[in-house]
Amino acid sequence: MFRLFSSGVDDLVLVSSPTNGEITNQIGARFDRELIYTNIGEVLIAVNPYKQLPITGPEFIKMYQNSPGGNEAPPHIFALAERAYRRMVDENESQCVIISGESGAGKTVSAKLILQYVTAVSPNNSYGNSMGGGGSNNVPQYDGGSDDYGAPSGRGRALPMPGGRGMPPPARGGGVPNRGGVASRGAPPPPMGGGRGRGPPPPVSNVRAGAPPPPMSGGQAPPARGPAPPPSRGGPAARGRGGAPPPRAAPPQSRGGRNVDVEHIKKVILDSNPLMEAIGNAKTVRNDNSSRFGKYLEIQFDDNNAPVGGQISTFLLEKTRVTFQQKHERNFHIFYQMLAGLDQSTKSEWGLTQATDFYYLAQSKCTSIADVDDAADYIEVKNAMTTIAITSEEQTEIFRILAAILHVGNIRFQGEAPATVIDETPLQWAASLLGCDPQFLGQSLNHRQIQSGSVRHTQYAVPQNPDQSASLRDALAKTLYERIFDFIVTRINSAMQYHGSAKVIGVLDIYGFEVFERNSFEQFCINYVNERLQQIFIDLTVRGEQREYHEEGMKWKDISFFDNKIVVDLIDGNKPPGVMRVLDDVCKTVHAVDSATADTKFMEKLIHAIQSHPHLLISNTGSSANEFTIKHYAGDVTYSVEEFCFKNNDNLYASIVCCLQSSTYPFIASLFPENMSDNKTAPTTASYKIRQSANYLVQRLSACTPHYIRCIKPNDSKSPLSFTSSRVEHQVKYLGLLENIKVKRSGYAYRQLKDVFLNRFGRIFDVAPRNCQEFVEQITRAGKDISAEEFEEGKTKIFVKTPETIFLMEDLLMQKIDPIGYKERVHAYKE
Ligand code: AOV
Ligand code: MG
Repeated sequence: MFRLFSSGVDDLVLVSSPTNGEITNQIGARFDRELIYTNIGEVLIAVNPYKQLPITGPEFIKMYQNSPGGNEAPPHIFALAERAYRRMVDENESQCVIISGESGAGKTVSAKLILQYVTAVSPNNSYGNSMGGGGSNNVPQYDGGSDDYGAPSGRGRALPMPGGRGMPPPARGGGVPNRGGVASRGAPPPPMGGGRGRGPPPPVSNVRAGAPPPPMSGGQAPPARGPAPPPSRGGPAARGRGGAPPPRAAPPQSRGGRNVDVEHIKKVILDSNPLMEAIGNAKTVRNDNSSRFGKYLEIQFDDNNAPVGGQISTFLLEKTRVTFQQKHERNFHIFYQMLAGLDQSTKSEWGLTQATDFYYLAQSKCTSIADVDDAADYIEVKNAMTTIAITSEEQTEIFRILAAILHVGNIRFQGEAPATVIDETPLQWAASLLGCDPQFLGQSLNHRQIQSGSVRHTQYAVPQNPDQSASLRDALAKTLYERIFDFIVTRINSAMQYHGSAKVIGVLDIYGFEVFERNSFEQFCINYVNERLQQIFIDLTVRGEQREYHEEGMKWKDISFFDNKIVVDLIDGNKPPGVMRVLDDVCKTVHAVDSATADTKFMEKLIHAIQSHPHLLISNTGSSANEFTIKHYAGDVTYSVEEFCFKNNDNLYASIVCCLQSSTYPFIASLFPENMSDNKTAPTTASYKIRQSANYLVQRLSACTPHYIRCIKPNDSKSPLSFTSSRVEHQVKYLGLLENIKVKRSGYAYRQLKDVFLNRFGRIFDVAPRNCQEFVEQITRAGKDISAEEFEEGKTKIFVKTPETIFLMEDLLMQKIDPIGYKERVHAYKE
């Protein structure tokens, strides 16, 4: 704990001649002393220690909660969390925490720490009857196991400190002066009452409610078509899809008002984590607990600043993992947890043995993870399901489907079309666990329903060869898995549902940029989302700042930086067409042809459409004939186009859906509410959906004040406290930290419209200055430590260089307008 205080350069803005190498050295020197956190202004850099450090316990929460604005204590993720929470409280405005970094850099761990902090420091009850232990705003101090609730906190009380810096200027009530927050950029102030009031798009998991296209939530073309499921089938899953109220959901529908059980909401927020990880995370070569979906969790707070609800939006689950994993990787954790944790009698009843007996788990030759206890995790997951009101019967249904998926994976085909199954046993098991007729199931795998183009509603079944049947089999497994995933997300959301307006703190934890030996459509989508996130970062921290200085007509020499917009356009552009557009165009026309032919066509079109681009390489010869390389902001990635079209089309097969709809288990049938004969809506592609999700995300994030965590992966071997400088420098470079520092160093900490500024600080003087020039003359006379260089006048705003000047000015203002209170506070502080 001591080491945390023996810091070197806490803030890289203080490095006088920053270079990528120097930044890396600084981060490395701190890392050697187990200081994993470093600031760049308000941006937090977090290096993954690959080791449990004793810096996140209750005493740390307490320490940061007691540091005004989170600015005095050493850099820490809790300082950032404190800043976000405080700003929400003080300014009544929604916040978001954007966490980025490559695969294994520590995003998911960081997200959990943010949630841990926020749930610990927020009150345990909604509305006015707070325990109110510490300071204003009814925020109780975190107990931390001791009884000193009444510790002088300074929270919101504007206690001046000798050094000046620690004093949160009353007007802002807490954070650092408007450095880089959205609000500081002259954006109109958000309406009071926060996020919800701003008309956000509908929650993602309700995508099946027949609403417009899903903002997020990936995968299978969700049938926005089709009527609600018949009442007899109205299992819980029907909710959110048919829009019907939950038949069995425990959480009260009319949550909101005064009766929110805040402690329960906190439990749901925290418990849903292991559950989401069980179904959405897996071991990859890069990370033993790699997120295979993107997640944006918004916690909603009421007027008492207590968490009263929340909403998870997910996007693009990597569902191909259900049926395929590279060597040394695993399927989703939940399968292994089930095999390790389920009682023996249920296992025999469901024909479950060990992981190596099931192809979907055995193919990668990796079934366990060092230091992971799947059986213990199973119990945790079951408890979490109970917390979010998934009944024990529903839990059984879920696990039975997962068991069925494992048997589905063992079905093998042979012969001519229609292919026959090699061994009936797995088919029998699958059919029985799914409540389907085995013959019907077999037929839905070796025949494909094709809709006749000329005569609507005419379907005929095309016999499938063994390969095609295997592909249908995999589609069955993926579809089932995805529906379970969506079901659970929907349930978590209803367990956190809040009716009423609220401000939010959003935490974004997506899958990080990744490069494997072989990269496919999944990596293409994942890396695209990362490009978009990088855009948001650049836009707000580098480009936006500079843009404003220009607009204000200030003396400003631009700092050059790599703007990855060019890569984003290359991928999602319309005119000229980007890679996704070309892919979608090909997919529209190739439904009938086989997957390989379609991919070849895609390559041809790509070469034709994008002949030369500085960030796209296509060699198109020999072994690399089916590859293209994108020069991403974070490095070059070569994608193999194999199955691009297939995965992008993401077809929902009528035969499979019909079979599952015939299930004798109402739960399974309820997962498939669509009407397959109704063909009105054109199916959307996966790449279309990911674009929509990304747009939605950008829109959502822009409505909040952002806080950034840039995670850095220190080595490629997952080793504790080892630091490979070259690897880190590469990340420092592509994360754009140098440009971030340079802009910060030469930029301005605070800006305000001239009128507002003069109205406020003019009160320091007996005769109010009439303009900026007069103000600067007077203030430099009044405050010994304030120099004229600190100020610059733009067209509409006045800019102040360093936060210290603002603190000094606030101090002078307080002395002037509240001299008695000021003296008392100084006096109290000295005691
Ligand atoms: P990611 O979320 O950024 O990758 P994780 O947060 O899952 O990465 O971190 C990977 C692993 O590193 C964790 O499972 C921990 O073992 C370790 N780790 C990360 N941060 C810390 C920390 N602060 N303290 C101790 N150990 C840590 V990916 O989800 O792959 O992009 O898709
Ligand atoms: Mg993760």
